[in-house]
Amino acid sequence: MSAKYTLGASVSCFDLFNLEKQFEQIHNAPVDFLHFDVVDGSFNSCIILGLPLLTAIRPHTKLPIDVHLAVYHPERFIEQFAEEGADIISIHPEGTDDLLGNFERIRRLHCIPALALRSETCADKSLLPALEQAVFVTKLTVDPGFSGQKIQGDSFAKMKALRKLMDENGIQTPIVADGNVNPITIPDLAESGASILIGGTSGLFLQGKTVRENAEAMLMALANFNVHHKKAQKANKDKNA
Ligand code: S6P
Ligand code: MG
Repeated sequence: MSAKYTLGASVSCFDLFNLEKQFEQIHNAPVDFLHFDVVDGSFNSCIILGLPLLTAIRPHTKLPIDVHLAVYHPERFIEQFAEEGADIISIHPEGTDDLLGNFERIRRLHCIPALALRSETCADKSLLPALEQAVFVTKLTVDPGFSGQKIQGDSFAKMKALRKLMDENGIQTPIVADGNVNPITIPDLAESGASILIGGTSGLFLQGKTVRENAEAMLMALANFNVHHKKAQKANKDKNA
């Protein structure tokens, strides 16, 4: 599944004054999916993106849309966003005590369930069943809803621990890095276990370059890391052989 999704574009970072042009640029770039943040003012102190915007953009793109419900009690909103065309719906364990019930609700509405974890959250074994069912797990490295933040210091260690927890339990669910993702931060994020990237103001929408140029620079950073990582792994294997 990780091969299907590699680079997502964060809709909250679009030029909302000129959506038509923005979509032309997105469709002309190696972007695999859209990341649509919904924050309701209580999960974090901001209110961003809602149903009318999803309704407006849905007919104009074939890209899968991942609706990230950064809300408490996501069951209040799942059906509405599914009806307006979400493909993937990401929910937080910090927002519900019934992750698996909500995953089932998402599937019944013909959408794909995914997990999202706040930056301060350390994954533990209680999350394993949901991690196993999720198409991916988005590990925030910043607070939900705001663009232009810097990666929080312990995000890398928390992402590594998440990858280790899944690896030790035979779960291959890919990790999505979200927040301050750009060619400078990508090597450390990939080293920490992320294989899918969300592009925002610091990466995909960096001013002065096209979305395509920015996307290619991000994917190049990921590919370079993968090449070096594979070489290092092989050298290590040869050394221990
Ligand atoms: C987290 C947050 C992100 C941003 C994006 C910002 O929920 O809301 O999805 O849209 O990651 O990117 P940047 O490069 O401005 O940090
Ligand atoms: Mg998000």
